[in-house]
Amino acid sequence: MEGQTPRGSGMSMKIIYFMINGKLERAEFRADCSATEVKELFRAAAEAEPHHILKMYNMSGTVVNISPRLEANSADSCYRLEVVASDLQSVAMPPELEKMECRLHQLERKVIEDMAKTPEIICELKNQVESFKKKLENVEHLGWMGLLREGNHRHSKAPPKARASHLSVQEERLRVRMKFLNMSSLQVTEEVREHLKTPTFDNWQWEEAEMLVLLQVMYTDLDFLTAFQIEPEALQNFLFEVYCHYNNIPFHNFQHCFCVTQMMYGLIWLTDLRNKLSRVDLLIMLTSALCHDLDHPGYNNVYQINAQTDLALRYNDISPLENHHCAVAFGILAKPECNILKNLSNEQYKLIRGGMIKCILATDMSRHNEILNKFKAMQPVFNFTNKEHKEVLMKIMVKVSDISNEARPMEVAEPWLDCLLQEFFNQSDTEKLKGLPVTPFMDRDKVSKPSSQTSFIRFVLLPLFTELTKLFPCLEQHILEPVRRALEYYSDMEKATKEEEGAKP
Ligand code: PDB
Ligand code: ZN
Repeated sequence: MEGQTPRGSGMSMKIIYFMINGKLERAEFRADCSATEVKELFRAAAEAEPHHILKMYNMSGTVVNISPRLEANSADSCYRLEVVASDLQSVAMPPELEKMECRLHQLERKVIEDMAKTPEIICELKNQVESFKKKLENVEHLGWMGLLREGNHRHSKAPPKARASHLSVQEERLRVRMKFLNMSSLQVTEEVREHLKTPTFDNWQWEEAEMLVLLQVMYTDLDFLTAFQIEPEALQNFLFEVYCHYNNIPFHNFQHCFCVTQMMYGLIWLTDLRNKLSRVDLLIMLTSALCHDLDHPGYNNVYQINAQTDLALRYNDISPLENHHCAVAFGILAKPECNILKNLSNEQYKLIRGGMIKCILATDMSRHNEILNKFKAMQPVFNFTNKEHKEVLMKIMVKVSDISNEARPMEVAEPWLDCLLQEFFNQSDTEKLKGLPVTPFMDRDKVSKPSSQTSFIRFVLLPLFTELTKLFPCLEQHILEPVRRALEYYSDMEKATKEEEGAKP
């Protein structure tokens, strides 16, 4: 889009414009200063007391993190800073926590009578209650804990969008739709079009309405509209409906959907798949990437099964999330105004439906080795006319796109890891509070970000990306090299953390 070039920011100083109490302010800080310093800077600007909670909204009314990674802007696209809640007291203490705390005091009084001292276990429990109270103070959407509204976590539904106080979810969606439709007639510059085909594309620079236009460009540039008589309006309705069915959660949101689809789009061009697979197979892969996490609740399959949620019940514990994502996708396609497949033959429709079901179900990471081993067996004798071979390759392509964040530049990839850990920690907090088994790599008290990520890269990403690169050697520089650099980056971070810990008195 003209004039929509990404807003970069010099690495040395960051200039942030924002409105506070109706006044335009300008903050300046070094891009490498700590999150605490940045938060203190904005606290001072808002003249906030220590117990005040600050919230920053961007132009589209979405809450953004107050951190050194805050995207630099200009006065005409300023943020809005608000003091949104005076203190924890103004937010009801969740009843479970209240009960737990008073039970604890009773226990302590009783035990002190008997033993004339507070045993270790009571101190431990008191610390846990204190840390949950602290966490409630910082958690952005208090609904996350699932404690402030009875029963909602049973369905493990995501909390409502962190909407700017003045826009409801519906109004926000309408705003995005209007912006999308107005921009969709604009010509995207050749430079953006080319950039869109590379793994270096930076999703953080683009708003959701702009991403919808870029998704439309992907379908257009792969000639899907002419090949399948897709009406532009049906495609716009379809893309907008997909956008509406992703939840506002830290990782499995519409931005993730965009990243996975954009990576798939880039891989299709880089591997020249347009001349090796049919247009139907390409449509299956791109649309599977687009729909692969639809209506993700922010709690994984293990949670669904252990908590016996509606999804686990409905899908008999068999990839409940992936079955749900696929069912939601075809629920959207069933709407006449969104049905991009309406002008296809029954034969083509059946091929596409079958292909999408296989590809979306293949994103269940519990099946990772099953699928990778099949591909490893085929790769040395891979045959692009063999139906079985093509099916496994399509699953591999969707899987690679799905977990490919570390193939992107570090400043694009690292925030994604923070988002994913935030979603994992929300889940493990809820599991602890509900007495469900807690997955170790999701436990905020056990996870070390660098060492978890180095093992993930070493044992999951590199074997997968290496196998695909054997079939498409050009991917070495585009995705394998960046992942090796990421391994270096997190290994150094891991060593530094270990040295730091070692040095501590
Ligand atoms: C996976 C499964 C479900 C959801 F766990 C997300 F701390 C992912 F080590 N996923 N997608 C990308 C990832 C990444 N998991 C990890 N790193 C990624 O870059 C592991 C990491 C969060 C750990 Cl695999
Ligand atoms: Zn995903």
